[in-house]
Amino acid sequence: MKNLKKFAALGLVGAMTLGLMGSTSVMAAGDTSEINGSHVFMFKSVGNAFGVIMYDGFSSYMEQVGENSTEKSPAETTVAAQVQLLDEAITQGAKSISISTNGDTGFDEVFAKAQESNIPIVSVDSKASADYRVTHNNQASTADIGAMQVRAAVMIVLGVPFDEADKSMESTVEAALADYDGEEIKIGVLSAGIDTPVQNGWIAEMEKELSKDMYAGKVSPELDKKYGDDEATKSTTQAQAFLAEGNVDVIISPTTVGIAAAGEVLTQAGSDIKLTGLGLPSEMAPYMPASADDDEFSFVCPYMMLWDVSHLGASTAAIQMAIQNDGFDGSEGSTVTMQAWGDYEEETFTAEADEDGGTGVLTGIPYVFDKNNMAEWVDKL
Ligand code: RAM
Repeated sequence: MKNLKKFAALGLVGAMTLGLMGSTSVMAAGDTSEINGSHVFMFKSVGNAFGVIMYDGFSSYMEQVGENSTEKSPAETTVAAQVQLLDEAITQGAKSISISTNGDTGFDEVFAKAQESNIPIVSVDSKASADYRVTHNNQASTADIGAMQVRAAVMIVLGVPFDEADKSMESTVEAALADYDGEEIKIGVLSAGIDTPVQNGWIAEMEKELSKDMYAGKVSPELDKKYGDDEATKSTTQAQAFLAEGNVDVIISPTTVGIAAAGEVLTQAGSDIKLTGLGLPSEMAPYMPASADDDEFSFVCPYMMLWDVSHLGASTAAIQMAIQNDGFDGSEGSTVTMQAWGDYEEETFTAEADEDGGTGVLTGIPYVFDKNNMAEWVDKL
């Protein structure tokens, strides 16, 4: 709740940090300058607005504490491209590495090299192996994100609006399903890469949610999954495939690239297939209601979710600073203190055991964007 209030007040932070861009360096793939002594931030690929906003938060926090930062993200959303840039960053003397990974294998050699060079690895958004990371910065509970996307998808098919009083949507979807005796609802998923750890974690939670009794016979437990690799063109092709096949009632896209591509395809086609998932209000505005007076169900995406992406970047920087200055080692129960930043007061995060044998810190909560708050967010996130 405390976090949510802060998030609601966040507009200013977003605007402020966006204004700071340019004071730190963003490097194209292959650029080799300015790494030495700099905190390296590597997203899945360049040109993804989610990654841009996250780096913006990361660099503005680093700047606040007097440290240098550099973005070094690959042109292609692949493990191989990340490995190559990681290798360069290590050789060039990066101070730390913060990364959202494109896959869960293939990094061992380069991560071991970072460890040998005493360069701490913190993963954010998409996990790095527990063997090599100090900890993982988790944007919001994986179980909540997975379950909420399924609930939203089902509610949207049934024409049920998001109710602010039931943020998790659990009782709303249960009540809606209890009254439903129509055909089995079919859900498609337009994901990022087939091996991307973060999206696969959410999809596993979607499947868990669908195995609950309340969905039995009413919503298919089988998700129709397609992968757009977080590339706009490929995501568009996959969205077109959903359209051509006509097998699903609703698409969940747990990636900002996929949901925007699907929004465009479904809206242009005037399709009945609905859409929800994880999106940036700025990118999703053309496919969503804009004000409380709108009929949200006349839009392809009546409502969707995300979290404070800028804060996610800043809290990653705070974790790296806690490693550097406060002896934070990511062990269970150890804590990170994040300085006051933007509209946020000082915060403390605690490392908790993760199912993969490593630890993670939870720094955010999922937030639903609907017709009642889109106008407020569209210029900020
Ligand atoms: C995309 C990325 C990222 C994911 C967000 C929601 O930009 O795939 O990993 O967390 O969307």
